[in-house]
Amino acid sequence: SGSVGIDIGNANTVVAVARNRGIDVIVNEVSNRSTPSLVAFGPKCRFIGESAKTQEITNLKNTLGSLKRIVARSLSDPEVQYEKRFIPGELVDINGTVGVKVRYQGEETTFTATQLLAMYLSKIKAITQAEIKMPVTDVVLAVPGWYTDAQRRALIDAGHIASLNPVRLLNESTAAAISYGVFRTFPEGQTKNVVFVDIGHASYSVSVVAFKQGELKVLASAYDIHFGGREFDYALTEFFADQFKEKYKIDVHENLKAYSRVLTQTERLKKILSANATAPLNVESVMNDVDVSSTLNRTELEELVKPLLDRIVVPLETAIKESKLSFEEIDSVEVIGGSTRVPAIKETISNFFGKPLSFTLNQDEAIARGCAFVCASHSPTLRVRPYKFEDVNQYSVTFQWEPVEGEDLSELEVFPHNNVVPSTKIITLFRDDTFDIEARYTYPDTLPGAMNPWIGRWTIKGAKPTEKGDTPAVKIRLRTDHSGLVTIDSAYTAVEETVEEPVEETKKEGEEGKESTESAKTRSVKKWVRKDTLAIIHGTTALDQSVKQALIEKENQMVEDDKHVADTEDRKNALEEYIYDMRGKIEDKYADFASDDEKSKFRGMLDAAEDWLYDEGEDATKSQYIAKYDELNAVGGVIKGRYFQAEQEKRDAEQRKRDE
Ligand code: ATP
Ligand code: K
Ligand code: MG
Repeated sequence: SGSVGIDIGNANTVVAVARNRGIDVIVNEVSNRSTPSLVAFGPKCRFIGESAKTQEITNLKNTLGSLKRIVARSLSDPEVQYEKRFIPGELVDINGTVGVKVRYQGEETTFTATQLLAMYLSKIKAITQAEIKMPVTDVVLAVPGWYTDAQRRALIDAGHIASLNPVRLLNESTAAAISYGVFRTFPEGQTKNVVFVDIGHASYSVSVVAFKQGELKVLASAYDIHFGGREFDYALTEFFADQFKEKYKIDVHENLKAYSRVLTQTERLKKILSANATAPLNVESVMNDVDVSSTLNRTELEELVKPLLDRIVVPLETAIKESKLSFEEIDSVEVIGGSTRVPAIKETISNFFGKPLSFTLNQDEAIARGCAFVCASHSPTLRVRPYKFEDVNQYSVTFQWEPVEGEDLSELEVFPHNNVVPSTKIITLFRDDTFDIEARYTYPDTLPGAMNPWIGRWTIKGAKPTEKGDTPAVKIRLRTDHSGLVTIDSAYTAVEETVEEPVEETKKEGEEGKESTESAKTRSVKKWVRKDTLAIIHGTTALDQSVKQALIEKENQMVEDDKHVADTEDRKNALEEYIYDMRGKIEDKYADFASDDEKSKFRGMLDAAEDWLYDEGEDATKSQYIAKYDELNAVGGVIKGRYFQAEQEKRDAEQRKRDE
């Protein structure tokens, strides 16, 4: 299986694969190095990625983006409400989490956001397999560093539903930092501090990272989760909408399709203005048969998005402050993400640091590449250079339990904000029976949206009184793991026993003269001795295995359906192509190899087949197309066969002549 890294962006997804000769970015079915992050539903099949983008404007309500923004949230989450302006489709509640209602295969159907992400990953998997000609199961997925435990688990669930094995998750900026650090040499004993700034379509992240030879450590990260290219697009679209009200007496807000078409052209205009001083905007027959056109120059754009530009420094300030570095200690500032192509954004960042920016990394591919590298490092078959990295914890985590008599503590903040990730902490509780521990985020207000701060519950089973009737200590290993998940690794009972321990003789300098004849060989010390390993039942926000299994089957069925529709379409195209091809050749290339009767009969068959294709055959089954093709080819094939036989004879004759 390949070692694959996936950066699911809100606009575009990039996939990289690590092989023996290095890391490559995968190109999709239309040879693009990134794939639109969209899933759409049609009367017969789904459209995912490029094909979803192609049909988007004619099927807005059934075309879904923003998948990573809405997953693992409830419908009432203000973040979902915020997201609604970017989602023309209908959002619904499905057992407490957000989903969509779409028309699919002629029926109203609902899917959870997790399922949509799974569909998307399933397509990404197919694209990758087609390209590397190897099965894909192990993947490393990038997530925004501000993702909570529930969001991370939902993405892993989505991976499983797509029959993938997410080996681990990586924070996006950390993945970029890995891309930066792995293939670079740093002078022995020196640290280089680099700030990574990623401004994409929906989100903006900053990480301050300290590099040494062979390792990196994230010192701090900060975010503006409502800052990205799409905010620029909407601000500009609103401006044009107002202008068109005055100029053309139309309100594009009244027409979803019109609004979307202006939005698409606005994004184009924005991109042009990154390289040019002025750019045009034209949309033909946008609504009510009105053609609109306008122009904008870069100064006007910067004026319009001023409130956005003013927010750029905020996460930069937070990250620098939390990293505890001074400006002088920052060696370089690397920018990635599509929106860092906007000159005003670059300038603002550069001015903040008082130094020019670095563009060492491929701004669109660095994250996926970092993920592929890490996936390879988990692979038993690929050898990659060892690389150490440490991340930071974004949201403080508290563990809590029901206190027993005499216990005054019932909760503990175990993993504070900015704590190292991964990390482990052992706590001790005295218990002689099954008990529960729960984890929650300490400060719900710091979470990205109105998310439930509950993280998980662990039931720890099997503790019992010691032979002496004492309550044993239960040692519990709490962990933020390498995917940023909160978990309990293991739990075991331990009793304090007096053991004899050898004492090492330590002679301090200048003490030679002192008497040390009593060099005791051992001493008694109290020690925790590990006894029984306890079973743990883990309840998280992740899907139950049985639910997941059902969703896997459902996804497989939809993949089959899509494949069947695609195969049918291929057969139909093959038939159509055959008709046109043979109609020409029978008058030309094959003309001498059929009698007039045969030709007229065959022509008649081709015409009839064509009529059928545009009538009842428009929407026939795969086997009908195959049958029709075979029927034509039964006649056409004979004629073609004669032609090829004659050609062969001609070649043989020439060969004989040459041999003579
Ligand atoms: P996110 O990281 O927020 O999930 P993403 O990774 O899909 O999203 P990117 O691919 O990094 O986002 O960036 C896409 C954004 O960059 C879009 O808003 C796009 O309009 C913008 N963009 C791309 N090229 C340019 C350009 N030349 N000038 C201005 N903006 C650009
Ligand atoms: K991207
Ligand atoms: Mg991105």
